[in-house]
Amino acid sequence: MKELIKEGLKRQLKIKYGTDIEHANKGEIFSSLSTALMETIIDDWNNTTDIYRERKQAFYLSAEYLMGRALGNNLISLKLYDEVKELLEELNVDLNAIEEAEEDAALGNGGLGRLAACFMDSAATMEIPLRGYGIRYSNGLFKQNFKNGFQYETADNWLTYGDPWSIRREKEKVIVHFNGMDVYAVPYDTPIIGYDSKNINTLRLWKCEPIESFDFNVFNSGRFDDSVLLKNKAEHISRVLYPNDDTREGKLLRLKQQYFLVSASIQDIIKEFENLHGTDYSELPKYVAIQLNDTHPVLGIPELIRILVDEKQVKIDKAIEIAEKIFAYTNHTILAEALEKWNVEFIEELFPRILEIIEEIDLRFIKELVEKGYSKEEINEFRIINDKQVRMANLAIHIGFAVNGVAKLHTDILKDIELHNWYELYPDKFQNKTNGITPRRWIRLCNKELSSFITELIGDESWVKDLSKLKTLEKYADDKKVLDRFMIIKKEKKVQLAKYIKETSGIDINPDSLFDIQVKRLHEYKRQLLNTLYVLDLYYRIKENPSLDIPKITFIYGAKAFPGYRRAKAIIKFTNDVANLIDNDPVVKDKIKVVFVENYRVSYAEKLFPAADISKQISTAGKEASGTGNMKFMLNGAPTFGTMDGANVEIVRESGEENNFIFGLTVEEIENIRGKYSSKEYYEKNKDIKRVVDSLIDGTFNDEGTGFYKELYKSLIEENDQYLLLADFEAFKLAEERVFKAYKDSEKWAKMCFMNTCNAGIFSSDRTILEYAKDIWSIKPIQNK
Ligand code: 26V
Repeated sequence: MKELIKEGLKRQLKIKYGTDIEHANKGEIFSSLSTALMETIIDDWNNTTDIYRERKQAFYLSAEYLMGRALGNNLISLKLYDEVKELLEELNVDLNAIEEAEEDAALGNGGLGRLAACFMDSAATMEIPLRGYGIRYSNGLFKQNFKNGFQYETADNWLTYGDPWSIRREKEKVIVHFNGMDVYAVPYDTPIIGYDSKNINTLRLWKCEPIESFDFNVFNSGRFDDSVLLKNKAEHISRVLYPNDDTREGKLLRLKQQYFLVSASIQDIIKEFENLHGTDYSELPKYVAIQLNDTHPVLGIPELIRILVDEKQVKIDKAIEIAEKIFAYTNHTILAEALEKWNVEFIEELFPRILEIIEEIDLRFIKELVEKGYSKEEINEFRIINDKQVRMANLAIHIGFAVNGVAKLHTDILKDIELHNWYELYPDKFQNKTNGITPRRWIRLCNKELSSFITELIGDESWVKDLSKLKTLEKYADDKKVLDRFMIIKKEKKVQLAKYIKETSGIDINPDSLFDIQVKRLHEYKRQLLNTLYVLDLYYRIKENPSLDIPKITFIYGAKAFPGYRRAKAIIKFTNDVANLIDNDPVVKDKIKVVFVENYRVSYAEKLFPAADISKQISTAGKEASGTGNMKFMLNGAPTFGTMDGANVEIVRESGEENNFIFGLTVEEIENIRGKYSSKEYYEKNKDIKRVVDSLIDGTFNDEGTGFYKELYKSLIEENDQYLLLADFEAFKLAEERVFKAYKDSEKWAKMCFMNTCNAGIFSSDRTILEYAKDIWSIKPIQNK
C-alpha cells in the first residue's frame, strides 16, 4: 500500500500542480496525497453504494455539517496513519504539518452540525446505510479574530485550494424550481470512511448554480454586470452558511436555502427509488427513512407530497400517508427563539404550491382534532399555520412518525413541558436518543498518546469501535502506575496545547497550571459570563489576600458569537478585558490567567479537549438540550464542572458524582422559583456579587462607547437575570473550592480523571446511531465484504 500511495502522491503532484515533492508546498502535498488516497478507496465506495441500494436506506437531511479536517481522520479510519507518516518521512515531509495545512470544512455553527458529522462517521463504521444530504456552502462559518478584545468576522474561504475529498457528480444534477427562477443543484459527494471497515458511506452536498452561466444577449449589448445578475442570484443560494437573517432579504435567502436542500435531496431520493424499484410509490417507506435534523429541512415534507401529487399522479391522501411513514424529526433545542416560524407571505412568494400543500395538511389536521373533541384554544396550539406563520416544528411532529430529544433530561422536558400537549396527542411518537461523539476523531485522532496507552491496556484496538470496552479499564483505577502514565499523557497534551497557543497567538500559558476550559458557541444560556464574573471575583479576592490558597489556574475560553448577537459579543469583550486586567497585575498574574482563544473550530477543539483538567458545562438547568463537548472532555479524562443539565446528568450518572463537580439550581428548583426570583436581591445582599456586577458600569472596564457593558449590567439587574447567573453564583464558587481541594490531592485527582475516561463508552455516537437505526429507521447494518 505504501508504495502505491507514494506513487499516487508523486503522480498527483505532477498532474495537479506540475511539481514534485521537493518543490511542492504543504497545501499541494495535502491535496495530492488526499487525491492519491481517494484513488485507493473508490472501489469500496462504489460497492458500498451498490449494496446499500438493495435494502432500506436512511437519509439524514441537515442544513449543517461541521466536518473539520478530513486527512488525518481518513488515515485513521483506513488504518494507514503510521504507514503514510513513514512514507512522508522518507520524503522529508512531516505528516503533522501537512494535516495542519488543511482548512476546516466549517459548514455548521456548533453542536447540531458537529453531531451530524459524528453521525456520518459512526454510520459508516457501524455499517449502517445512511446517506447525508446538505448544502455545499462556498463560505462556511466566519473566521473570528479579536482586535482590542472585540470580535471581528471575516469570510471563511475553505475552498481556496479546492476540496480533494469530494467528487462533483455533474450527471446527477437536478433542477430546483423557485417562483420565477430555476436553478441547478449540483451534487458533490464526499466519502465517509468506516473505521476498520470496507464500508464507505456518502455525504452528498448540493451546490447551487445558474441554468445559464450568463445572458449572452445582455452581455453582447455591453451591459456586462447585468448579464451575470441571474447567475449571481443563483449562486447566492449556496454562498454562505446562515446569512444574518435580521433583514427580510436575509430571511428569504435562508428560506431559499432550506427549500433548495430539500427539493434537490427528495428529487434525488425519488429518482433512485424509481431506478431500483419502479413507480409504486406506496413502496417508498419500505426503502426510505428520512431524518430531519431540527426544523431546517422540514419543508421536505410538503416537497415530497408535492412531487408525488403533481408529478407522479399520486392522490393527496396517499401522498400524505406515505410522508407519514418516512419522516422523523429530531429536536435540538427548547429555546423558543430557535424554533423556526416562517411568514406565510414568504413561503407564498417563493413557492406558492408548497404553501397550498401546507394549508391542506393544516385543514385536515384541524378536522382530525375537532373529531377528537379538542377545543378551539387547544387546536390553536397545535395548528401548523397560526398568526400568518408556518410553525415548522408543528408540521414535523404532526406528519413525522417519530420525534426525538437528544438527552434524557431534554426528552423529558419536551414530553412534560414544552411539547406536553403533543405528547398527549401522540405519546408513541416520542423517543429519546442521547447524543454521542465519534471516538475516532475525539480520542483516536486527537489524543494518539492516550489511545496507544488504552490499546496497550486492553490488548488491541477494538475499543475504537466498541467504546463500551473502556469500562474494563476500571480495574486499574487504583493502580498507581497506570494513573501516573495517564497523568503524564495529560501533561504532554497540555504542553502541546501551550505550544500551539504560543505559536498562533504569542500568548504564554503555564502547563503546570490547572487548565479549566469552556468551549462552545457563545450564548447567554451557556453562561460564559458567569464564568468570567467568577474569575473577576477571584481576581478581587487575590488582590485582597495575595496569599489566598488556590492552585495556579488557566481559564481557557473558545467561542464564536453570532455577528448580530450584541450581548454575546459583549461577553467576549468583557472576558478579554478581564484577561487584560489580570495580565497587567503583578500580584495576580502568576496565579491565574485567562485566555480566549481566537477562531475556535473543530481543528482547535482537537487540541483543547485532550489538554483539559476541567470541563466547564455551566448552562442554566433546562436550557442545554444535550451538549456534546461535555462528552469529548469526559472521554479525554476531564471531570465535569457543571449543572444538572443536558447530557451532564447522564455523564455524572455514568462516572459518579464523586468524580465530577456538580453545582447550581436544578430544573425543578428553577421551576419552583419561577416568578419569585429577584436578581436585585442577590446583588444587594451579596457584596461579592455587587462588586463584580458593578465593575461593568463603574469605569473599571472600557467598552469604547459601544454600550456593551451597560447592556450586560441591564441583562443581570434590570431584566432580572433571565439565565439565573446570580442565583448560581455562590454555588459556583463553592464548587470551585471543591475543585481546588481535590486538585491538591494528585492521586485522588488522577483517579477522578481516569474514571471519566473509563465510563465514557456510552457516549460513543456508534451507540447513538445504532439506536436511531433500530428504533426509528428499522434498518440493520449491511457489510461491504
Ligand atoms: C440556535 C439559535 C439561533 C438564533 C439565536 C439563538 C439560537 C439559540 C440556539 C440555537 C440552537 C440551534 C440548535 C442547536 O444547535 N442545538 C444544539 O444541538 C446539539 C446537538 O444535539 C446539542 O448538543 C446542544 O445542546 C444544542 O444546543
